[in-house]
Amino acid sequence: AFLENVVRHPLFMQGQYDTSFIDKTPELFVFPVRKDRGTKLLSYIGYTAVNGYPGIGKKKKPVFDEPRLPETDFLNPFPNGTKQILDERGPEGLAEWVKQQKQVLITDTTFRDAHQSLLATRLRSNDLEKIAEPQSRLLPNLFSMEMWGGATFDVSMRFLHEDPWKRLISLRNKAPNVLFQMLLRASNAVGYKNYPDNVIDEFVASSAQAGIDVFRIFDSLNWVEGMRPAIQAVRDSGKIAEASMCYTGDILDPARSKYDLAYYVRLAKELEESGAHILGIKDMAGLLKPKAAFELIGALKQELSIPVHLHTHDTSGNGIFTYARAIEAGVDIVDTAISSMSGLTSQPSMNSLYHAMSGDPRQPELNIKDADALSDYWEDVRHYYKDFESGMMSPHPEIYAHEMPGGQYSNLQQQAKAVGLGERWSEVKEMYQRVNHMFGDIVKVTPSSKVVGDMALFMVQNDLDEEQIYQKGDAIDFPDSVIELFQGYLGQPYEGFPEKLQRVILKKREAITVRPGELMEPVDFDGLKEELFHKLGRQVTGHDAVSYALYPKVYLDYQTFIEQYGDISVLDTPTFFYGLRMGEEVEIEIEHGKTLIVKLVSIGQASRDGSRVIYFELNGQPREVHVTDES
Ligand code: 3PY
Ligand code: ZN
Repeated sequence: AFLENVVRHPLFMQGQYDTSFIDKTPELFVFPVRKDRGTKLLSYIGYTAVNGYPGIGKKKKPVFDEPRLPETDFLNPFPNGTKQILDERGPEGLAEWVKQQKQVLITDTTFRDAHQSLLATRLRSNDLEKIAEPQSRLLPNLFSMEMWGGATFDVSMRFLHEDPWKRLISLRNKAPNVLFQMLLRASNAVGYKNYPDNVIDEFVASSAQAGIDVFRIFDSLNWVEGMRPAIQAVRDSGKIAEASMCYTGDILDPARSKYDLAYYVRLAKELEESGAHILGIKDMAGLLKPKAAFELIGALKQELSIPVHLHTHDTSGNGIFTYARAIEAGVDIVDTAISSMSGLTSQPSMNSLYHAMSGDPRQPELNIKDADALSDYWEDVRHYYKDFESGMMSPHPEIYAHEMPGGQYSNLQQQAKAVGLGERWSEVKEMYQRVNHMFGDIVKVTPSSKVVGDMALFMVQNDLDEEQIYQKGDAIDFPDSVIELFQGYLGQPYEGFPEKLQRVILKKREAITVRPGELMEPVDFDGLKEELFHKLGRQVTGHDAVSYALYPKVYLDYQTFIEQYGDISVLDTPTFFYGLRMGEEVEIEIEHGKTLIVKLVSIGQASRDGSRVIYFELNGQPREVHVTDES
């Protein structure tokens, strides 16, 4: 192990064989006690059988039906798709191809936004991987699959204990023909704050290399200045920059004149000039009404020469109608989700849109039978995640009032529950609307939406109203995220911050008006790799370094977790969430061709220190592990 440590040391790897660093590096002599993979998995299963899973709690494991997989021919070569067009013609050529298509093109968001919006982002790679290849063979005419970015990056490490890079690479192998799309929060990358420019560069280059083709880039305040480095990084990587404007307000309402049609047309032209290959309209809350879509798309098609890609959420129930009008006005691409993962806070249904466009020359090309079969799969898999559903049962036209993004609804609800405000959820939503007004009517999308949510929770929790904020503000310690927003660390909102509130919140602190990235030191990636090497005691990849640069604590916690439990992404989802029932047996493929057969035999009594012995059979042999009972 010592030799292994030495030869993997970055200096040694750089060819610096002067091994004096050995003396200065006592960590090299720390040899982790390695449990084998089987024992680690048993520890996880045992722990979960005893303690349950966060967000689900300790529950009896339900019996789920085996998800129905669509009939797929795996033997023929993959049909060609948009990925091949990009590879042959480059981003400009691809954009040109999009404009030539008569039918509307569709993006499938099932692998990212649909579950971010319906299931608190909890879909595991295990379930995505099983359907990726069938989907890529059955729906080769999709424009793209949105399958990465947004909240999936941190949630996969934080709650699913998975490596997001591994997901990307494995899905790319299974779906080589359709463009892969991700959501990139411009200078906030896939995080909640601005990062140094070279972190954005490194993240984009690594994502492009690992398989992302289309980067939907947005700034949470629609601040183009904040988007330029990301747009440039994507262009430099040879991939498609879909620079996006976030839609807020209502262009049909003269009383909401801050964000009118002229505002969006101006912004779109600015994005085209900044190097966008495609313009994205990111209607993250589903506020774009049908007639507004018709007017907005009509104007943009007049003014721009790049294709227009529309994203909405179906929260109001009007999504398909909005798309139909957008398609009539000439929109090139729209975002949909597979039927059983669509609707409500998710995207409108792909399958429904297909039928809605019957008889129309722009009806999307789709084998509807296959799309329905894919929907059967998700209908079954969705049961696994039922504890993460938001509880929304029917369309919420109230969205037009509170304007909460689809991806935020279920998350903020969880956050409210976590601080004991579950019962006061209606008040939180009302306060969210009030806070937006106090903030000067800002764009609300990650991370600015999170700040509005934090402030709303803070005010409800402390029984504060708007009046009191101005009257007693000097004595109030506002949440950090609120202070940072008003300091300009997320960039500048259109028409600036409301000055009075800014003074109350900042007190003696200074605000900046330049791009935060200009003030930040670049991250020294070599130094960071070395630091990580010492912390982890193993070779460090570029992906590890980027994850650590973005989320140091989340990343290290994730590493500690897998050191203890191993790669648990191999577990089926019911076992991941519930462990095993007494006497239940599962097969776990830990790597291609290597399967463990695990059976839970019994759970011992809790000892005085709270530990329990769990008795398993592993490949027919008795095995026991000790776990702590947290109850
Ligand atoms: C995200 O940034 O994760 C979003 O989905 C915003 O809508
Ligand atoms: Zn969205």
